[in-house]
Formats: sequence, C-alpha cells, structure tokens
Amino acid sequence: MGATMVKPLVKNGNLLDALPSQATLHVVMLGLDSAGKTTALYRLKFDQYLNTVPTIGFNCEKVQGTIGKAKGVHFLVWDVGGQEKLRPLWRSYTRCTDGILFVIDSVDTERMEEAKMELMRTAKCPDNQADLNPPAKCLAESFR
Ligand SMILES: Nc1nc2c(ncn2[C@@H]2O[C@H](COP(=O)(O)OP(=O)(O)OP(=O)(O)O)[C@@H](O)[C@H]2O)c(=O)[nH]1
Ligand SMILES: [Mg+2]
Repeated sequence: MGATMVKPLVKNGNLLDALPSQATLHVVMLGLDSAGKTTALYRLKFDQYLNTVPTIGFNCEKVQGTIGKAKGVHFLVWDVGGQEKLRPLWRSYTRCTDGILFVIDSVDTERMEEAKMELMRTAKCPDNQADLNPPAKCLAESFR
C-alpha cells in the first residue's frame, strides 16, 4: 500500500512524442502485488478512488487522454495481477504492446529491490527486446 508511481520517466523528450501514431495504443500495467495498479487504472478511467481486490488475471479499460498531447488519444490499458505466482504470465501481455507502465509503491522500500528485479527481467525478456518502444526502454534504464 502507499503512493504509486504511475508517471513514466522519459529521458529524451515527451512520452507521447515517442509513441507511434495509432488509433488506440495498447499499454500494459505491471508491478508487484499491491503496488497500486488497479487503483491507478480506475483513477484514470473514472477519475475517482475505488476500493480494489487483488487482481487474479487482469483488468482492461479503455481510457482517453484529456489533457496536453494525450488529448483525444485512446489507450487500451491492461492491468495485470502482480502476485508472484502470476508474474510468469506477464510476458504474454507485454508481447507486441505499445508501452509498459511499471507501477512502484514508493513507500514500500523493503520491496524496491524486488520491484527493480522484476522490471529488469521484463525489460530484458527477449520477446520484449524487439517490441519495446523507446519509452519503455527509457523507463527501464532510469531504474538502474
Ligand atoms: N495510501 C495509498 N494507498 C494506495 C495507493 N494506491 C493503492 N493503494 C492501496 O493499496 C492497495 C492495493 O492496491 P491495488 O490497486 O489493488 O494494487 P495492485 O497493484 O492492483 O495489486 P494486484 O492486483 O495484487 O497486483 C489497496 O488497498 C489500495 O487502496 C496510494 O496511492 N496511496
Ligand atoms: Mg490489481
């Protein structure tokens, strides 16, 4: 529990500038269990705080950007369960996605190393090496 980091860090320029121009961009939210993924997703979708239960499987919502360069851009956001037993399934969601949003509970310092390990594992996955767009690569790099 605690604060979540949902704002990606991009080294070179704006995240949206780096995204391919498509009608709908597919984004996968990953992170440890209780990092705050589902909370963030519902906040994006409904603009309010909703109670959540641990995700077994995934949640999927279409959200539309409302401000800045994201205005009018449609995102199909896949929020995948982060429990340890579910993490082997992440790779099937990250294959061919437009972006990966890795959510970190910034107050859960005890599990920061675990989060780092999972993020690096995801970034280094051979399936993702060819498919990851620059924003996802930048996020992984900034975490080292
Ligand atoms: N204080 C605080 N609590 C939060 C925040 N984000 C999420 N939580 C709480 O953390 C708990 C877990 O949040 P979830 O959004 O369900 O976490 P998750 O990452 O989806 O977890 P899994 O589905 O198990 O992977 C819930 O009780 C939330 O209310 C936050 O920014 N601040
Ligand atoms: Mg969840």
